[in-house]
Amino acid sequence: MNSGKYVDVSVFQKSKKGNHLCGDSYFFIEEEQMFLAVLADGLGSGEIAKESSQIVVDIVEQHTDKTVEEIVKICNKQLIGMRGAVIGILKLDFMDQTFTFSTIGNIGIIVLENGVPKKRNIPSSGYLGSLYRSVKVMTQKLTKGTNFIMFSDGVMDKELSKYFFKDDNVERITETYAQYSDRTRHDDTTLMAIRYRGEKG
Ligand SMILES: [Mn+2]
Repeated sequence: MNSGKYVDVSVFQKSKKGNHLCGDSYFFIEEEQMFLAVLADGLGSGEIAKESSQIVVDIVEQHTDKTVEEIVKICNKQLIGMRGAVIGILKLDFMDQTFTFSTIGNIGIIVLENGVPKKRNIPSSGYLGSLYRSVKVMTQKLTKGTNFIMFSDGVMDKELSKYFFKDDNVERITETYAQYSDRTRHDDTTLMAIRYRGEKG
């Protein structure tokens, strides 16, 4: 578990059965004024998938000061001509007390405000590196005690909307997920549990 000034993060990751390399890549960073997390899933599996998802993460790392919309646009542009990737990106703004997220393709985000799930977002279809598309971005008020569960499509529908996603301990969320989810992964699986806790007391 990574515990920053305001945000806790715990990540579960497992490769598809038979693959030693996971095609999903992720990155997160907490700074004085913001927190940024990204999860990318490369099309295909194994090494090729890892390559394109890692490129996405590398790009995001270089542009953490930009808005979610700007970052997605940059990624899309730079992935044209390469094998594509899908992306989920979340940014918390501690100053404005807002959070912004965007997903392109099969990356899910569940937001639970003090244990209560907010409406699921409708992701933009397609993938990065395809023809230019408009970017759907959601911005909402940030409240202390909000959990963000971001996951790749290796997480199955039946494993979602579980009570343990509202746990205030993100490490317990990923541990419980590891315990109760299917042992055999049919796709690369990454589940990021992120909690905006507010300043430590
Ligand atoms: Mn996948």
